[in-house]
Amino acid sequence: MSPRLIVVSNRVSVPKSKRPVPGGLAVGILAALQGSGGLWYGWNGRVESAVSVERSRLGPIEFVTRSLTPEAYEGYYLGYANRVLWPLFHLRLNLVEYQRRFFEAYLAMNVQMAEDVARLAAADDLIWVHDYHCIPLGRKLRKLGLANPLGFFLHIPFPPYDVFRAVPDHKTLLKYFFAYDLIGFQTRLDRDSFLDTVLRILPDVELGSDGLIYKDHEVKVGVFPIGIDYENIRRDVETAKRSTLIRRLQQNLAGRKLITGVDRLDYSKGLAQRFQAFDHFLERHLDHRENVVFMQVAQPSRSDVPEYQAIRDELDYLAGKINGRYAQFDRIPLRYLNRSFSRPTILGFLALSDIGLITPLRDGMNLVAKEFVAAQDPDDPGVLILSRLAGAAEQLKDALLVTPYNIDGVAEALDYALRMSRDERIERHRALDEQVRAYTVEDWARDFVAHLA
Ligand code: ADQ
Repeated sequence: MSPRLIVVSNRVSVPKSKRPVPGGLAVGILAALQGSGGLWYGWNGRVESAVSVERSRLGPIEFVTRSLTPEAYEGYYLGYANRVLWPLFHLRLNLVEYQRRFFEAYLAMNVQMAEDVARLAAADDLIWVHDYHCIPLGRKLRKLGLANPLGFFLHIPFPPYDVFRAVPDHKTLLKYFFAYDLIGFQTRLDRDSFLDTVLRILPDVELGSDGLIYKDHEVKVGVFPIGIDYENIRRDVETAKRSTLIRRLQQNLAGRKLITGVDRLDYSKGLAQRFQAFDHFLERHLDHRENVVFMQVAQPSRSDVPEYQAIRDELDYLAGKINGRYAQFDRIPLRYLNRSFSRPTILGFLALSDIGLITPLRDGMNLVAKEFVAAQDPDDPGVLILSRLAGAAEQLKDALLVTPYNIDGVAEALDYALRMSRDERIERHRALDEQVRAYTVEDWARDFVAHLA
């Protein structure tokens, strides 16, 4: 029998709970656990003074979730994870709000999580830790005496040395990676930044054949680009196309071209620059003004972090400005939807779109780009405009790759995409679809676990 898998991540999304957690991480972890079964441990999203733990089971997966105290929520989650590591790893040094007490809360929470996991784990379980919230967890588990195979996957980018060293705890943080047996990154660029950073900051580390050697312990370092659940998406798209809501949208478009963006409302997603590019495009291309609609779905996220309130205000302003300038009594060019939709509805939107406009300023992977490709009709596909700063661009080279800061360039790409011949659309889509199909989320999970085992 294969060993049991224990997955640890900051947030656990128990399926069928009333409010689904947005984000690609949940889909990936569920895919990893669905196969052979196992346990998923993490935060249930609640904040309460007395911590409570809940256990539940769904088929082969057991969920163990806990609440956070207000202090942990503030220091570990909002503080160190989301106001230090998130902006730092997304190259936004000016948004880093460092406080020593945030780091202390981050370490304290990782000790608590390690104690919980140590109680749950049997000697031969594989333990797979996810993302920047939990970097120190491996070391804390080793301190508690666990000798299990330990893996770590970083869903977000790893920054270059020059950025990483700007955080005061960089050396300590980097050493925590060496408690793991396997470390996975989304792209070759992230892996290379990590290796370069380690070799510069930790002089006793040596390069091994597949990773790094530190004090006789070899850590394997690999690239595992997360994918999507391709077959399920294809099925959901077909169902969505027949739904009343998607048919209503189609009627309402009345032949106008649909440009779509779908993101969490996060400053890393480049939404303000995207709105500006659309504004510029409308200003420059009178010929397109009448026949395009840009629909941006942006689900609010981390709204307790001040920088997220600021980006929301900025987008409200820009959306108002664009529609104020270009709306007619019977049409609005920008539909800015500040909410979430069900997964099939999102896929229906993507399927109906002539252009997927996905222009993050930096992104670990960006699964929406892959979902857009999978949702297209191969005989009459839409065009993907993708930021070259998204991890997905390392695989999706046949998209129209743009620099999200280049407002003129994004506006030109919109014009080019709208005029692209059907043959070119089909050719580009065929190449993109092959990439997306070749390594799905199931392959990603299986591959990582096989390397760890
Ligand atoms: P995210 O930053 O959350 O994930 P992404 O990869 O695009 O970004 O995944 C988002 C997922 O949520 C997609 O499946 C998308 O369809 C869904 N979603 C987004 N907005 C939605 C909305 N408004 N309503 C409903 N669903 C919505 C992090 C990293 C990424 C990395 C993933 C997975 O930041 O770079 O790709 O983890 O590793």
